[in-house]
Amino acid sequence: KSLIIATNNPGKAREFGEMFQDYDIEIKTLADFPEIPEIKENGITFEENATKKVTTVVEATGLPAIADDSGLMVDALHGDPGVFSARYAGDHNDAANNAKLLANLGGVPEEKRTATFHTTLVALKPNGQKLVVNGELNGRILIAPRGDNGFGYDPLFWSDKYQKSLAQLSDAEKNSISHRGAALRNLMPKFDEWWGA
Ligand code: ITT
Repeated sequence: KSLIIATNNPGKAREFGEMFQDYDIEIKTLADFPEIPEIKENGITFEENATKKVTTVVEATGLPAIADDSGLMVDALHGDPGVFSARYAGDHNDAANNAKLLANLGGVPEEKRTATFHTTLVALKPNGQKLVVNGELNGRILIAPRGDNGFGYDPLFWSDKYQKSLAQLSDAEKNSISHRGAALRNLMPKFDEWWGA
């Protein structure tokens, strides 16, 4: 039986693949369903957007799916870019988003650059059974990018635990502390019953 990760983001897809590798489940992503039209993420909460993504995909395919809506909340920017993280600088472009974040934090000292990554996962089956879980990671925004792994804001997000940016971690290391990893760990105790029932 297949499980669709309702994402167009290859970085997210890779992290989900790594986290489900010990499960006997065939993981697909939106790349396997080019006929599904682009999903407009115009909600004002992570849960609203994740629910919209997962509902569209389950209705189009008749298969169970999980959607991830995530974002970065920066304290000195009153929680921005938050739910608008993907399109902070206009069209979804990681380099432009990171440049805008650095510019908007210009002059803000290290100790005031605290930030939180958030993920909401919504799992939905064609019979309507739904799970909603969240995960978060606290850290700080660097003054210049470091590292080449990961995606999105990873080169700017400093982990105090590893004393590295998220882009300096392997996928497995990142998953062990990340907002997405935390959300999946919150999902797993409920997953078997949801998946099997
Ligand atoms: P899908 O909606 O297709 O899943 P997306 O990239 O548009 O992909 P979101 O709407 O959830 O995903 O936007 C989240 C944005 O927040 C994403 O594009 C990144 O810029 C950023 N982001 C989320 N998780 C991240 C992570 O683990 N590391 C770095 N940046 C992340």
